[in-house]
Amino acid sequence: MNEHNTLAESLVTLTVNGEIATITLNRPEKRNALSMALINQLRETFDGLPSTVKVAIVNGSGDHFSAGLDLSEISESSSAEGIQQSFAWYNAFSKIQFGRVPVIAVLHGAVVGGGLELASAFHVRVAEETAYFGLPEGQRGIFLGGGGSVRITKLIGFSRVSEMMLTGHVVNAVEGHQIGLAHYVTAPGEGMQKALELAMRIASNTALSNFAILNALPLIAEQPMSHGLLTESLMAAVTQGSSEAKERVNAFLQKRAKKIELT
Ligand code: 1HE
Repeated sequence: MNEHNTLAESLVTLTVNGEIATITLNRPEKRNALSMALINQLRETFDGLPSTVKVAIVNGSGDHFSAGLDLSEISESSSAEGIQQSFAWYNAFSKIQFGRVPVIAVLHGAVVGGGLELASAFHVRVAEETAYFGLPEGQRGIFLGGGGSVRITKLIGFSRVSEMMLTGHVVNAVEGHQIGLAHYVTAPGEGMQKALELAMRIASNTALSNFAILNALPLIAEQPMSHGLLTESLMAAVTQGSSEAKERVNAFLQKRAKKIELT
């Protein structure tokens, strides 16, 4: 099945091809700046994914993944409205990060401010060589407000986030890969091909394993060690007990399954 849906105003488009959905930020004339309407459409798109979809790929149309927060929406807003706006972003991004469907980002051009905050909520990041990462909040007189203080800091550490925000240091794709902002770097235009290859691998995992990776692993990382080990043991027992896991383990033991190989 190849299904293409365009939501009202087309700020986000969805294409479903079998088990893989491609979700595109579609506001190229504003460099995919994240307005509240775009954030809402993104949340609705994830909420409405058909149950047959097993993996999503998110990319941006035009020359940039995203220029971050739509600055025109905060120029007149009060502090109270600012807090509400942040919480709306947290709500949308948490649903994506702790959702049913693993998400791969294909990044190119600017991945800055709120665009990097969004990218950090996804599970796998593929950066084309044109991608660059920045946190210009310091220069704009504002602060991270889309969860980046938590998520980006977990990816690259507090020291690097502070330095990027203080100095305006823009990190290129290769450096971004080295420090942990991206898992893969590709030539320009080849990010989607890499993402599709990764998506097919992710889709072939059991749903229960992918659930545990998305929902148990990040919680375990925040628990004290004794709690984390208990949570892990429970999750391990639940996954091992499934008939699908038993079939896969037996397939390996009976030499019917592929061996691990370096790819
Ligand atoms: C925007 C935005 C935006 C572009 N909000 N309208 N983010 C930033 O500080 C990044 C600001 N943007 C840029 O530095 C540049 O736009 C880019 C390097 C990303 C791209 O440059 P370029 O030359 O391709 O495009 P442009 O000519 O700068 O922009 C094209 C249009 O998009 C223009 O509007 P137009 O009506 O004059 O055509 C721009 O005004 C508009 N545009 N970026 C609003 N961000 C939850 S807290 C998160 C806090 C942050 O994200 S702070 C970082 C904000």
